[in-house]
Order: sequence, then C-alpha cells, then structure tokens
Amino acid sequence: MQKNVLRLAILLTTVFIVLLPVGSVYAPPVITQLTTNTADDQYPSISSDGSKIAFQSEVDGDAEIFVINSDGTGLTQLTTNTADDMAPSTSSDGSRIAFQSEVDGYWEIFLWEADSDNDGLTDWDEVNVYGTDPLDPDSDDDGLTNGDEVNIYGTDPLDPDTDDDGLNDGLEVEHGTDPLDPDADDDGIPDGEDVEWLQNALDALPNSAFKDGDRDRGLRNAMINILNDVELAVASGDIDEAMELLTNLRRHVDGCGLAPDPNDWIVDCAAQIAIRELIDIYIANLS
Ligand SMILES: [Ca+2]
Ligand SMILES: [Ca+2]
Ligand SMILES: [Ca+2]
Ligand SMILES: [Ca+2]
Repeated sequence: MQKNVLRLAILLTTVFIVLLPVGSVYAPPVITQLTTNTADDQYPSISSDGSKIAFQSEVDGDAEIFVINSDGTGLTQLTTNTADDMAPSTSSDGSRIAFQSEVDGYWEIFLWEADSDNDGLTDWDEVNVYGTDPLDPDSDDDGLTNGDEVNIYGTDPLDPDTDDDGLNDGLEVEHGTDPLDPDADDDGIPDGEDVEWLQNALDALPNSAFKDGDRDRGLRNAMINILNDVELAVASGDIDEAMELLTNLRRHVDGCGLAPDPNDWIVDCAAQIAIRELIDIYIANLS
C-alpha cells in the first residue's frame, strides 16, 4: 500500500514537472488608469477588438458619454447636453456606441456612430455595408466622396466610372452628364467619346478666361463649334478627322508655362490647364 502511495507521488511530481512551462514566471496583471479627474467616471464598456472604451463621466456636472482609446489616447466627449447620458455599450470595433439619455425627460436609447473620414458614411457602414475605406473619403478617387456617391448620386463608391462610358463619376457630375447613363443625350455616342461635357465646361468659364474677353462669345463659340465638328466626325466613324480637329483645338490651350502663348484662346492659366486636361482625356478616350 505504501509502495503504491509512493509511486503515485512520484508520478504526480513527474507530471507536474513536465507540465511546468520552461522559464515561466508569475506575471502580475497590468492595470492602467485611463482617467484622472475630480468627477465620477463610470460604467466602462470596451469594444471586443479591445481598441476603444466608452464610459460615462460627470465632468461637466451631469453624466455625458466619452470614448477613449485603450492606450489612454484620444479622449473624446460624445454628448454635450444638460441631461444625463449614461450606460454606454460599444460595438465590436468601437465605432458604434449605444447609450441611454434622459434628454427628453424620459430615459431613451441613442446610438452614436463614428464617421472618421467625415464623408457622410459611418465607419460601420463603410466596413460592413459598402466595403469602402472608412479612413478615405473618396475610396475610388473619382472626385466624389463615398457619402455623396451613396446618398446623392447613386453611383458606386468603389467604381470611378459607374456607367463605364469613359468619364469618371466626378467629371460627369461636374460637367453635367449623367453618371448613371452612358449616353446621356441618346445620340449613340457614349458620353466619354461625346462632346457635351467638354462644351459644358467651356460654357461655364467666365468671360475673362478668354483672350477676347468673350466679346460676342467669339472664341468660346469657336471652340464649341469645333467640338460640334468633332462630334459629326465621331458620329460618322471618322476618328482620324476627329483627332485632327482636337489636336488643332489643343494648340489654342497649350501655353501657360509662365504665360499663355500668343495663339492661345484661353488666357486664364488655371482655366486653360483645366480645359487642356479635359481635351487630353477626350483624346485618350478616342485613341
Ligand atoms: Ca466615413
Ligand atoms: Ca468616389
Ligand atoms: Ca461615367
Ligand atoms: Ca452621347
């Protein structure tokens, strides 16, 4: 009997020694104080990814909701009113925080949602609904914010040219074609190979941008009429003719190193460069 007890003791000791991790030392828990003030800070709620902690604080006399990064940085006050806002609860990434508030005299439930890039879409929706970057307000670099694409224009915030007509969504909105209709004037020519957006851009320039001060719309109309000829050439399939007309047109907007060239029709350099860039987009589309 004693032998068996001894064997058991040896066996347990061996198991214990084998299970004891090599080099393990006792590590005390790390406790970091995140707030230091003379008000009551209460009811912390940490996001499950560990990044954010929401809590309530009476630092301004009544309970308000705050959020702070778990490393103690980024303290932000989310509510500012004279009612009590209490008991926050965070979403997994800390970008949504639900809480109760007595702002209308009764306890009601509110939801705060972060929009880190201030583009009109919440971080949560960008990540979970639209697949856009919550830290990049224009995820497809088309000149329209993610929020405007979703909420105003109905365009795809992840596709710079939603209707695949050769003009990006931002250019279409800026120059008056429909970013959701590849042939806005129904003439059989896709917007990106058509002239209306470029004519609209010329029409929108101030008189002072033109060399003749836009007397009788002389040079402005001359450029618009050349584009009408370009459209006729494109419609008839004569791309060589269209390119020649465009190349000649471009010669009137190719100065402005230090000043416009003598033969330039647009003499305001910012306007000239903008129109030149549009002509270059058009030439590329036709090429
Ligand atoms: Ca956003
Ligand atoms: Ca965009
Ligand atoms: Ca387009
Ligand atoms: Ca068209």
